[in-house]
Amino acid sequence: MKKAIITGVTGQDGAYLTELLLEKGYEVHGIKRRSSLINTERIDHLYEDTHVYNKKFFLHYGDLSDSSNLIRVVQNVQPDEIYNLGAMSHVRVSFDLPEYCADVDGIGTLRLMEAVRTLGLTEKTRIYQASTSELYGKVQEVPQSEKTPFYPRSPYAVAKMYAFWITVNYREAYNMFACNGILFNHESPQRGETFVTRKITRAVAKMALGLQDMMFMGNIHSQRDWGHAKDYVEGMYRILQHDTPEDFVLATGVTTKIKDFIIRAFERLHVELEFKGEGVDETAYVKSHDNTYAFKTGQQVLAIDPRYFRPTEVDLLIGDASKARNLLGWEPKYTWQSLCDEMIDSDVELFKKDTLLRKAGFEIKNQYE
Ligand code: NAP
Ligand code: F7E
Repeated sequence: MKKAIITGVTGQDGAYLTELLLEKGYEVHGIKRRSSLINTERIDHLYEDTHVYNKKFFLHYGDLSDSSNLIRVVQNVQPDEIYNLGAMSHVRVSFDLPEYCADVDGIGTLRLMEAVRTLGLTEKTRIYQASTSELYGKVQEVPQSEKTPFYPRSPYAVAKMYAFWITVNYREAYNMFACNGILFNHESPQRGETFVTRKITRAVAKMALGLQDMMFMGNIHSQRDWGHAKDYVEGMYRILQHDTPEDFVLATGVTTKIKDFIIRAFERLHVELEFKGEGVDETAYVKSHDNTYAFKTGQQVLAIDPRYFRPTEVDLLIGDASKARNLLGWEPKYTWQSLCDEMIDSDVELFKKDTLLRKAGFEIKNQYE
């Protein structure tokens, strides 16, 4: 039975990857941060269901800013594979927490590599590093592949650039099986609430149920190559099963404006939008709807709030994943439209529960995330 350690086990990808590896018969050890509130919501169904997985899923407290715990967990588990998914992963927030982000996302990766090296596991343990399309930043080529030069545009991306190269360096210097997955944006119903797709699907679902009036967005003209997290964790797994340690881009090859994701999200709930104005004055209104939900004709549903702008933006991302397709047989199954529909449907169900609570007399405040 193979053993894997996952850092960032409580995150979106950590949860999907845990499920995948348990299905494949792995023993999975997740490293989770201590938090004042419970932070295991995404993995509770796997952790508690000991009958299904026969106690093959274990959690350990730890933090990428603390070498001692990383060494201890790696020493105790003696893993065949480590997936380093832990990170301060919000690009906008990295401008507010640049030093913390560098420590966790950059040096944290070094700490993990050093733990494996110090413990003499360089031949046994394969390492996956969660690299990112944010490395391409101000893109030097369209589409972006493994050969495209990097031009990071945020403290997050600069920290991830260090992590990318320390992974390459440890592979070359110590012959470690260490690989970067350069993953383009991937989303799901489990996506963090403040990333743009989930912010949109949550807000549209709340509006549909009369729980929120409108949403405030940042730059809705940037473009992203969006895939589904389920497809991407399969890609991570395949990268570590390959014969040789190499870096791979995972992407769909389709790029979409944030604005088009918004239009699609409303369309899923039978609403047609009308946009007015430009730049910070751009707004959107309900042009028509079919009365299934609580929308009103003429209702303003969108305004721009410059608070969500980034000091330096990444305008256009579109990936070329031919290397992964050819060498790993990896192919994404979801389109961005099917992803959007799944997220909207899931959030409508989620907030129907809020509606029931409201009817039962609980007050629920509007949240503009
Ligand atoms: P996510 O949902 O934000 O999850 C991040 C995880 O890292 C959470 O489990 C978080 O713990 C944990 N974490 C944060 N700070 C930590 C620390 N100091 N020590 C240990 N763990 C820490 O991110 P994701 O979307 O699953 O992404 C997974 C990884 O892929 C990240 O490294 C991200 O940067 C990278 N990536 C993501 C995408 C994407 O589109 N999703 C694309 C390319 C690369 P809490 O739950 O306690 O916050
Ligand atoms: O923003 C624009 C924003 O925060 C996407 C992380 O997983 O993927 C993610 O980083 C775009 C940007 O993701 C709002 O300006 C407009 O252009 O969903 P996001 P991201 O920055 O692309 C990469 C690959 C990672 O590696 C990261 O870890 O949407 N945008 N209005 C907005 N974004 C947010 N969050 N909120 C808005 O209101």
